[in-house]
Amino acid sequence: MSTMAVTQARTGGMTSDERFVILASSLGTVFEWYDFYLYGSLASIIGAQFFSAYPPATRDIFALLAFAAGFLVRPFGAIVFGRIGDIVGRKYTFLVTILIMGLSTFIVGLLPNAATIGFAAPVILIASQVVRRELGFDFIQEVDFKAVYKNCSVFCEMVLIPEQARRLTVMACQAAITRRGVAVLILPVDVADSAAVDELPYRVHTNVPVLRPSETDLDEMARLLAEGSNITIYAGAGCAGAHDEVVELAKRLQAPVAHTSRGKDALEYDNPNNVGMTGILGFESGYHAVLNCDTLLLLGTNFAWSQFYPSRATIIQVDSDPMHIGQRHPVQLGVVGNIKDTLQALLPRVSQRKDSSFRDAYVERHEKALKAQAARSVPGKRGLIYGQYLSSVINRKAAEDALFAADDGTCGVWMLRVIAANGKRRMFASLLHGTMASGIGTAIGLQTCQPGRQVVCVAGDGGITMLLGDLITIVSEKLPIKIAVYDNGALGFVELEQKSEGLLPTYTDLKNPDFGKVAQAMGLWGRTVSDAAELESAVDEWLAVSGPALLNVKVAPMELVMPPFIAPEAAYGMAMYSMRAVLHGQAGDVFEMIRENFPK
Ligand SMILES: Cc1ncc(C[n+]2csc(CCOP(=O)(O)OP(=O)(O)O)c2C)c(N)n1
Ligand SMILES: [Mg+2]
Repeated sequence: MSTMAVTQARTGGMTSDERFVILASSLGTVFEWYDFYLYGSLASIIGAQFFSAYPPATRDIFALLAFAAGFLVRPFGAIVFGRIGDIVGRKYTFLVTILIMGLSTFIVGLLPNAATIGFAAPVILIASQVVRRELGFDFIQEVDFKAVYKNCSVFCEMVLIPEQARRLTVMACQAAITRRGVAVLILPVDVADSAAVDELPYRVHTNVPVLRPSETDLDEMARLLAEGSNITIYAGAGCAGAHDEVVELAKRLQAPVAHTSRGKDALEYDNPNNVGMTGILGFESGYHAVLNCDTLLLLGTNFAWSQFYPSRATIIQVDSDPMHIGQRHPVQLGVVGNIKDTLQALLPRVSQRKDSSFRDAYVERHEKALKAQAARSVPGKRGLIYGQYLSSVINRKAAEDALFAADDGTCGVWMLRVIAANGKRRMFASLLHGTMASGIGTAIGLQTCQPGRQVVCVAGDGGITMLLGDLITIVSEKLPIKIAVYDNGALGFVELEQKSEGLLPTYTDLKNPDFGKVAQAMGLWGRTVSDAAELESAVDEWLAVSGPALLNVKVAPMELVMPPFIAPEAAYGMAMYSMRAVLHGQAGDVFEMIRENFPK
């Protein structure tokens, strides 16, 4: 029967069933191609999200390759779902496949993109060494790289023979990823030129462990915390990724949370117990909250200056590095653990406290300190621009997820104090070593690694002068970095240090060119501003430039970085400086300093 029917259909044209099948297949193909067109047109957006480390063309190709991978799977999908269709009915199967596609699209939206995991980007530095037979004979360009890099890297080894290449490269990658730093591979030219050798299949292992103290240690932590009346948490960079746990613990303990400069990104935002930084760059709220508590919980901080630790409090320290425990100040209990893992295990042992008076007092002090700072972040008289005011304008106008890189100096202090963290922004400076002029180099790295993101470099005039040639790199590499130069005509921070020691500023004066014009001559957008009335619009214009842009701002040269407390020695030093300045005929400077810092 069926053979006859088919034969009849052949002679009399298509049956309605066949027409229906062809129409349905065509619609299916259109649907498939629509998918293709949709993905094709979104390739540049998807590429920018997931492959942002590469140039735009490569990103697009990777995005399309990811789509192409789907075509390998499709025939299998057709076989599997075709069969399921035969069994349970095609209509249901169609609905199920559509549902799976929708869910998959939703899940793609949940994947972390390059921007969210990119900050953990490890670095391998390959240092090219002279040929092996010349090593040890002061050959031209021979450098003892191990001596140079050993102290500022997480791994530093030389590939002595080609047989070590794979194994050492694997170890370098493993160190860079797990220890989160720069790994250095020293590569003699003749080893680099050698043919690759078969090696065992060494590969990189980077599994992240759960790292937390023992049950006994956790109980002891809970016991000491329960004994405390006025508890303060002092949190550092080790709290990255543990925001919610720290905030929750602080809430339960009714503890103010002070943070280090490196802990700012992780804990300043969405934290009702935040009382700011302590230390010489900090706020008086953070400073006093740490000093006046009776129990101090150090979380992932290795803050270097022991005078900022309380002398009579019970101190509990948690750090993932055992060598950080008790390194800066004696502690009662030191435990090894990641902050997130440790707090997750500790929280069930900590009950909610009722009395919030200690916490409230410091949170209030912090609010006051912020208000006082806002009052200093305004235009000065006669159009004077304070560094704090410039920073507050940048803070308001920079992107929600901007990356900031600051030089060491007063400009770096303003970034840490005035630019607000929000969980999306990141702030970088040479905070472990305190090296001058790191801003531009860091900004180049950031912009290369995160091409789609706004990168703002907060530079000192001394800092930018040191590495002025890097502006040419920025132009050649077409990196749209926005540089703000805080032009105070001086190595300002050192000048402050000299004054607080009672000295007249020595070798700190800078005879600057007009950096706005220098930038233009080098091929960047450039402008110099010296009047506060022009600053807002100049910052708008500067941030709106699509390529690299440098805004040179003449800032108040005598603006002081007020510490959270005035030590008697510093007050005495300032008095001595003022007296010496007057005796040396520089009374005008003293008058200017008073006028800039105590305007009312
Ligand atoms: C390589 C290096 N040299 C010297 C110092 C000491 N130092 C710290 S801040 C600073 C002055 C920075 O001047 P500038 O870039 O103009 O910033 P300002 O403080 O004026 O805002 C100096 C010399 C240092 N930290 N690193
Ligand atoms: Mg300066």
